[in-house]
Amino acid sequence: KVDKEYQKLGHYILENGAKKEDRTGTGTISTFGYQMRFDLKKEGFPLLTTKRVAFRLIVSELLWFLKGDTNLRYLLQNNNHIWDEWGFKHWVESPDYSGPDMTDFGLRSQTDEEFNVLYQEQLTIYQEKILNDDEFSKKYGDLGNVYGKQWRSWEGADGQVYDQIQYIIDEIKRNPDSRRLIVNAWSASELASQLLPPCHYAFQFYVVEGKLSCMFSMRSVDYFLGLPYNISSYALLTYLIAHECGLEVGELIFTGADVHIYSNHIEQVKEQLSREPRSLPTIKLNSEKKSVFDFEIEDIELIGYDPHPTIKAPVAV
Ligand code: UFP
Repeated sequence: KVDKEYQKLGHYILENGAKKEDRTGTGTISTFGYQMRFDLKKEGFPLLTTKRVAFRLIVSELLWFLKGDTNLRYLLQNNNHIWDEWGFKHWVESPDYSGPDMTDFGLRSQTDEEFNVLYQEQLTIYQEKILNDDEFSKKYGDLGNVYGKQWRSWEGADGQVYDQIQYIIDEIKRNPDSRRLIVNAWSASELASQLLPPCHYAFQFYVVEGKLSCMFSMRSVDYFLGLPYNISSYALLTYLIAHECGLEVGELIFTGADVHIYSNHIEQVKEQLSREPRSLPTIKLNSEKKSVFDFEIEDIELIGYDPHPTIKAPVAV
C-alpha cells in the first residue's frame, strides 16, 4: 500500500509539477500541497519495497533525535552518514579549517571528479576527528538547534527548557482525548542560526478507540531520497510512542507542502515507478523496554523485508 500511494504521488508530480529553481542549484519539478494516509495496523510497516531503503539509518537517526542528541558522533559510531555534510559545512566555513577550498562542495563534488577526490579526503579527515577528538567533536560535530534539541530541550521565551516528547507522552497517558498533542520544531527566532531549518517541522498525535495516529507536516519534500525515510521514521516513532503508552498503532498521515523531484532524479523515479510493489515487512519492539528513551538499535527488529534493489541518486546539499 505504501508503495502504491508513493507511486501515485510520483505520477502526480511528473504530470502536474512545474519547473522550479531551488537553493541547491539543481532544479526541481515541484507541486504544492499533498496528503497521504497509511493504516499502520492493517497494512504492515510502511517501508518502500520498490527500492531498498536502509532501515538501520532510520532507526539510528530517530533514536538520536529521541535522545536529544545533536552531535554527529553517535551517528558516525553507528555508521550513519546522512547528516555528515551539515557538520562538515560548519567546519570548512570556520577559521579553523585550512585545507583546500570547499565552497559549494555539494554541487561541485557531483560535477567535478577532481574536486570530488579532494572533498572525500577532507570529509574523511572530518569524520575521523569527530569520532576520536573530543574537543573537535564538541566544536564541529554539534549541529546545534536541530531536531534532537527542538524535541527534547526547546528553549522557551521564559528561559525555561521544555521536553516536548516527554510532554506528549505524559499527555497521551493522562488525557488521550487532548487536541494539543503537538511537537513543534519550527522556531521563528532561530532560523538565522540554523544549518538547516526543519523540513518535518511539526507532528501531532491523536488517540481514538485505543489506537494512536500521527500526522506529520513537511515544508519541503525530496520525493526520491528524503520522503521514503521520513515516512518510515514517523511510522517508527508512532510505534514507539504507542508501545510506551500501551496503545495500538492507528494511521500515519503525511502532509507535504513543496513536494519535488530533483531534475537529476527523474530517470531513477521512472525506474521505481515501473516496479511492482511487494508485501510489507513488520516491526517488532523489545517488550522489556518501556520508555522510548531507553530504546537502543538492537531493540527494534524489522521482519520480512524483501525489497527491489537500491537505486542510486545524487543528494542535493
Ligand atoms: N529533505 C527531505 N527530508 C528531510 C530533510 C530534507 O526531503 O528529512 F531533512 C529535503 C527537502 C529539500 C531539501 O529537497 O532536503 C532541503 O532543502 P530546503 O531547506 O532548501 O528546502
